[in-house]
Amino acid sequence: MKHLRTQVGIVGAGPAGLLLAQLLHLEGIDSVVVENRSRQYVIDRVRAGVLEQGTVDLMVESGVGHRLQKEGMRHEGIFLEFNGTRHRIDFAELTEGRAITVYGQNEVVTDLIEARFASGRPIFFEAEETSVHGTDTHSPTIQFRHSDETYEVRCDFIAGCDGFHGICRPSIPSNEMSIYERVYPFAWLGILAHAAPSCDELVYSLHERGFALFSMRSPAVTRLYLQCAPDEDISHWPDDRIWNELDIRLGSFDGWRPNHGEIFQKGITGMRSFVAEPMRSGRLFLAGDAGHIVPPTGAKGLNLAASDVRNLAIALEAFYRTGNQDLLGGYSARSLRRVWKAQRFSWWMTSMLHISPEASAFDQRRQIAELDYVTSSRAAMTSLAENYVGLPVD
Ligand code: RFL
Ligand code: PHB
Repeated sequence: MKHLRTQVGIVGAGPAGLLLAQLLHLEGIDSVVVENRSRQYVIDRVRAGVLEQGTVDLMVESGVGHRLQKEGMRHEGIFLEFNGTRHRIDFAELTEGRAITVYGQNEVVTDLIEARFASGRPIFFEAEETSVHGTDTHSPTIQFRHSDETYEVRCDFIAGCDGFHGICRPSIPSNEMSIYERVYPFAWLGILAHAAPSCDELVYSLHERGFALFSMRSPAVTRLYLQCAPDEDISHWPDDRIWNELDIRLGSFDGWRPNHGEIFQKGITGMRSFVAEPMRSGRLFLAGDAGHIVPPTGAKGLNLAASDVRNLAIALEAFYRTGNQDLLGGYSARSLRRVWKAQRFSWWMTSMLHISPEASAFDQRRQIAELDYVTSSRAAMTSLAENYVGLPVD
């Protein structure tokens, strides 16, 4: 067995683990990152696209914002479409100039992996049989296999950044943790297409046939989503059917439709709200999807991962500088305050914009009234806008 020693052991090289590694590196704190997938798999995984202003600022301050600032697309509003009408929510005007940036998670991860290699600090891809031990002691360990060798990394702390299906959260005794969960009776079928975006901003549409979302990745790539059943079989969705359905659900306003092009990626994503409390057990700290999941309608998952690791990096830096553990002790409560506000917002956006098979005719009319209110009251629009661009850091 090979023995390594580090200050912070990080399980998972998604946005949470990689950004934490970079924030710690900038403070001179050593870490070892252990990831079970290959580097290419992690980069190619198609997911988020919307970054809050605070996430962009954090990337820039961390020295990984160079390409983001050049290639990210700043959006100062979104459109909400329902009943054949389309309304713009003007973020910049409603939130004193704040905005979101469209920049694929693939690009975020690419930039962070590059920074990790530039730091010269260790990262293991394709690690197998990862496990964590002794998290209730002063020197917890991460064990894994890599290239036919068994490793043990002795750490001061472990950050569980291994996503919803990782091993860190399940390693915490169930009597130490409360789980809050809601599973939605629908899912998203998402595609990427080689087609120039035919609108400059995102369009969230509620149609009687279900929700649809128009988004983008670059001036040449459109990203689109359709509400579908949670157990939908993707083989029942040939390209023509997808375009036809998107045209119907997005085209109720003025005959507008997304540009069509070659579909080069397709996937189905379930919708879930999930929170594990507290986000800590002994010297193991959970961050990002390992601790919580939001339905993607509010575009909050990656942004929450970023705010968690920001809190954790600040707390670890204070510990290593002064020996004081107060901020580490407050990490979970501080992160959860933001997590729950994002949960509320994501649940609200999701409920307002999807046709639930469980909804009554009353519910459907209430949803339309909600959209009517949100697009006509400045107070309601401001509430949506300030949540979407990201609430202030507290
Ligand atoms: P990740 O990205 O899941 O990374 C976890 C990493 O841990 C690895 N891992 C392990 N490593 C070692 N040993 C083990 N046993 C391991 N088990 C797992 C995994 O391979 C992986 O590399 O979690 P992280 O870092 O917390 O990041 C969270 C975000 O990825 C997620 O919240 C977002 O993608 C959610 N999301 C969105 N968030 C936004 O902020 N804005 C958006 O616009 C947005 N759109 C979306 C989304 C998620 C989507 N899907 C597919 C779920 C759109 C979609 C369709
Ligand atoms: C995306 O572009 O992938 C995206 C945009 C907005 C969302 C979710 C995903 O709410």
